[in-house]
Amino acid sequence: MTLMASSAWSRPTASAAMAGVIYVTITDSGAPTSLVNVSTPVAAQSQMHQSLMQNGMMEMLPVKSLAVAPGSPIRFSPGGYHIMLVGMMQPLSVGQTFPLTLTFANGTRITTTVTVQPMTAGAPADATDSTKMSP
Ligand SMILES: [Cu+2]
Repeated sequence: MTLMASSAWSRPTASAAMAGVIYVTITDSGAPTSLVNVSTPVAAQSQMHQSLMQNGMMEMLPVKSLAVAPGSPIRFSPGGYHIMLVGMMQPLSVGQTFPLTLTFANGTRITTTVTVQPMTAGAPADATDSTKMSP
């Protein structure tokens, strides 16, 4: 398989009403393609977002697709691209794992395992936006 997902992680949510977030790294050792869909059974909707500073405010913009090619991985990370989970089936707790399915424009579909990490994971990027994931 030429497309690989690694280091998929998430954060705990206090309640099912809170949006979840997933970060993952995707590498490509074959032909260039793009990530066009993300899904997980733990949420009704999974959306790709980009955090951007606009007029001094951190905003999130929807992303339709993300290009990936050899040497140009996709890196979802706090303060940048993230996968946002809306309509959680249940709150996420530290240590829990769940599947994430990634679909690419070339038809490839891969599933990886996401691990819920403590809120302190990913610091110091925490200082930018990741604590504002709740709607
Ligand atoms: Cu978001």
